[in-house]
Amino acid sequence: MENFLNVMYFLGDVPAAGDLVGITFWIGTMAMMAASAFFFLSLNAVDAKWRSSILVSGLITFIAAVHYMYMRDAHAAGDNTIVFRYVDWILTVPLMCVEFYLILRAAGATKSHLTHLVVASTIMLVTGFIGEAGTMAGGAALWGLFSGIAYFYIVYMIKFGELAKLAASAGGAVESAHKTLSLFVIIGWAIYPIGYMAGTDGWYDVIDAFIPNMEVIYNIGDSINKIGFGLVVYNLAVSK
Ligand SMILES: *C/C=C(C)/C=C/C=C(C)/C=C/C1=C(C)CCCC1(C)C
Repeated sequence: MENFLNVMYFLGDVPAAGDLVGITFWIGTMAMMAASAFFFLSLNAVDAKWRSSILVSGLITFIAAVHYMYMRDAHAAGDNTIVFRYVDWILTVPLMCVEFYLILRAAGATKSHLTHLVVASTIMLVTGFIGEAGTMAGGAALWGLFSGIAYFYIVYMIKFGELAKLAASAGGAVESAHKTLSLFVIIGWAIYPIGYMAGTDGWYDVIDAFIPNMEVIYNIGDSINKIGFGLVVYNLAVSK
């Protein structure tokens, strides 16, 4: 037991039993590390045309693993995690946009599609950060609304816009992977505004009574979305 705890100490402070936020940071770190190892080690097992997609899956979870270590330690020290959180997102969310581009490239997706997705996701995250940081006039609800508009634009592009048509024209495994990734964006990403409403003040404060904590919601969302996204891409890469 003593040795086990020493190893654990090497990896970071063990969270206290009742510290749900600390425990989810802890588990999140491990899950992101394990997923990264899985994706990187799979690189040579897939067809060459899917290698960049798998590499990007691994980069997403690896970048998250590093930020989770910082967030876990910041939380343990009683510090704010918001900057680490948003630096993580501003790197990983555009990479998730790259995944859409990569799987649809052969079907005709262009750099312009990618640029639209990346710009929209950057607007979504910068406005969300401003709302959470509370440094500018307007209040969290207004900045959250701006962020939500950018989010809906992303949903529109992949689900109803040109990317959806390209996916339909590709058919087969590419179309079904695109469908599943779109579901992650529509359902999985919708977890984040819930966390935002739990963690900021606004007309939606009634939600605070039902939702445990913003960080816990974000941590659950990250594991589902980052690892899930990568597994969908992996599944496509090993299909047939
Ligand atoms: C791996 C990290 C991911 C997939 C993060 C996604 C984050 C969002 C979809 C955040 C969206 C937000 C809104 C739609 C409104 C409120 C502010 C945000 C930034 C939490």
